[in-house]
Amino acid sequence: MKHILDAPFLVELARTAAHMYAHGWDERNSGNISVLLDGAEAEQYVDPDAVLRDIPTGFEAPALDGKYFLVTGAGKYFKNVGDDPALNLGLVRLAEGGRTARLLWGLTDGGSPTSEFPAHMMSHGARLAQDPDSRVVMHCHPSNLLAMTYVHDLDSRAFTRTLWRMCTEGILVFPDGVNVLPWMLCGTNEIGAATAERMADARLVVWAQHGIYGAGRSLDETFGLIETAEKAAEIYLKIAHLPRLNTITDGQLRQLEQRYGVRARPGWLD
Ligand code: 2HA
Ligand code: ZN
Repeated sequence: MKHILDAPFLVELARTAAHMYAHGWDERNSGNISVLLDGAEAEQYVDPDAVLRDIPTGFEAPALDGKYFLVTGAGKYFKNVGDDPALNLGLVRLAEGGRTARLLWGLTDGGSPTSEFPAHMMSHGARLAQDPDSRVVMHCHPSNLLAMTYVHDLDSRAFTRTLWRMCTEGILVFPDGVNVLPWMLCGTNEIGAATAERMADARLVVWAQHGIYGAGRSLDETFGLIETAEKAAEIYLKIAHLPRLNTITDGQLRQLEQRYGVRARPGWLD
């Protein structure tokens, strides 16, 4: 058995959590990450029969039954993940149709997977149905996106079109756009289901007055999605109160689509 602290997926998750903290996206215990692991790779580091604890999840996720996830723990601080991965992370395998998370490593203080475990697992299910290579779900509280939800129309198309206009790269990084969820109580199966529903046609879901969810094939891709949307929101907040003399037009967005071979969300360009 290889040593899990050397596992590339763990090293990368710890590094990513540190970057997210450094960006100010994950104050205190906020934010959470889950990574779907390749089963054969996970079994190089943990024995699926050596179950430390069974943790009830409170939801069902039959499509994810038997799958391994590395997840951040409930109440844990992103700034501390690298210093003590075994305390702050857990490696679980879903069982019994997703109703149980079998803890195989980590959460050494008796902790549980992130409080947003339902939103994470349901989002994995939704993204995998669209893209079998999807692996990562990431949640955090980037200040500019969060601030934008107080002053901008929450219609997903309108919100996306504003972000696309705030930097040329936006439409290239998230051509599928951003879906916006109105404020809902976090940590519940209800917000999990609503998030997953909005993950069916976008890899970014904004939680109004709370934060954002991103999903992607890798930690880098998912981090980059959130980073780019957050940059666009930052530009918006810098200019929203100023007279607008210039903009990126729909015609220019179409030029970007064509030149770089991306397809904007159908109907979201005029
Ligand atoms: O983990 O961010 O949404 C704390 C949160 C809950
Ligand atoms: Zn949150």
